[in-house]
Amino acid sequence: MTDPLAALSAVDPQIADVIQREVDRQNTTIQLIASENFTSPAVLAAQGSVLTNKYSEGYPGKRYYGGNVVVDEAEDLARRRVCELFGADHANVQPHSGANANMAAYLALLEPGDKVMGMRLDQGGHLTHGSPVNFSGRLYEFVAYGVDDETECLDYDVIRALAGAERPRLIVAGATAYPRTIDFAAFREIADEVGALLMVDAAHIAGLIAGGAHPSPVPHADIVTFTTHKTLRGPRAGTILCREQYAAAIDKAVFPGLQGGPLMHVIAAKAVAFRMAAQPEFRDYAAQIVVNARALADGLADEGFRIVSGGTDNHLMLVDLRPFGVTGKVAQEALDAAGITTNKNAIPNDPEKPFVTSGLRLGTAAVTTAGMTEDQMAEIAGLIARVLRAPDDAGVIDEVRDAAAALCSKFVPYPDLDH
Ligand code: DSN
Repeated sequence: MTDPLAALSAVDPQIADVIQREVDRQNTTIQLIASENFTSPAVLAAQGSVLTNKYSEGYPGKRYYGGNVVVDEAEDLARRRVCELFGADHANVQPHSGANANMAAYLALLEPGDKVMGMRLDQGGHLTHGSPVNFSGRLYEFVAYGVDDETECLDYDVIRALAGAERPRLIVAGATAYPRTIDFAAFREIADEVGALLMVDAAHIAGLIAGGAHPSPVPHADIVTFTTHKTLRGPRAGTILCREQYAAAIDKAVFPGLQGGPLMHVIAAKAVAFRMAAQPEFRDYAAQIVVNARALADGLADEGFRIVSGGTDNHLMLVDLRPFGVTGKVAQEALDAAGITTNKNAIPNDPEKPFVTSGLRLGTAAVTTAGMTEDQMAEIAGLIARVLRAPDDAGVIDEVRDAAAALCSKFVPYPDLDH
């Protein structure tokens, strides 16, 4: 069998070059985007396999095409492994993404126009939690909750009062930019009090849950959705877990309700990731992500940044940049130039527009995969502060880029892909 990269180079040197330069970028710069990770060579191998050739509309044992006897095994393994990993009754591993998973959950549980409660995007939620520019906000009547102005944490009494007044059919818990532990038992109580269903979007924290570093929503929620590529470190995709009573509705919503043929190569890669997340070393990994996030947040606070809510319990932190007099946009661009990849992010009650923002969201899942620990987090905090004290100083940016490359050279995520 030909080396796939060599085959690609022969056919399309331009795309081969793009891939090689992206390998180099990931190997030589610091990756702090909270929703990213370095997936394993095993996942990459499954995802780049001939399973991409197979059409498999339907579910194992009930397909609309022939020739599925082999790939059925991959989907069965993925479903079984993820149910064991999270202690769930039923899993659908076909969603192409987290947004698709959420859409399928709504399709299974709701009628258009139904009332739903979700976290506001600019306070830490997700587009699919009711943003007016998203299908969710257009098809359903979303009522938004946010964080407390003082503590910048969820206030379950306020959420309870809102749920009591609004009586939603569904409450969505979960976030993309919330640094604190989410109390899923409290959400369950609130849902029960108002007769609502509870869905948890666990995309960011799925790996922490699998590794025992965040409480699990599975015992409390009717439906749990997540992506498989963030802290869980698998391929870019989504998955849905649910109680047995919703299994048929969820499966029908994913296919034929929303998607056509599943991506069998990606499903196989999910199976690999679920197996890897069930190993004892994944628990150490998840714990280290949280330790590293605390170390990075402490280091940044020591440098004079304000950390939203005063710290972090999970893999991410929101950094208020106003003490440094820079916006999120300026910070992201200056750090990019200095070899530190981040994303600008609104902080609660941000006075700036979403394309500018006053904050950065930083996460430690990728750097932890690369093998970094607390000492490197302290070093990274110092590098970030140096850049953001002088974001227009080309000399400082050059020096920090060299320092970032030197640090990364000791923690290369893909040494074998470096040609
Ligand atoms: N885009 C993802 C994130 O960065 O959190 C959410 O879908």
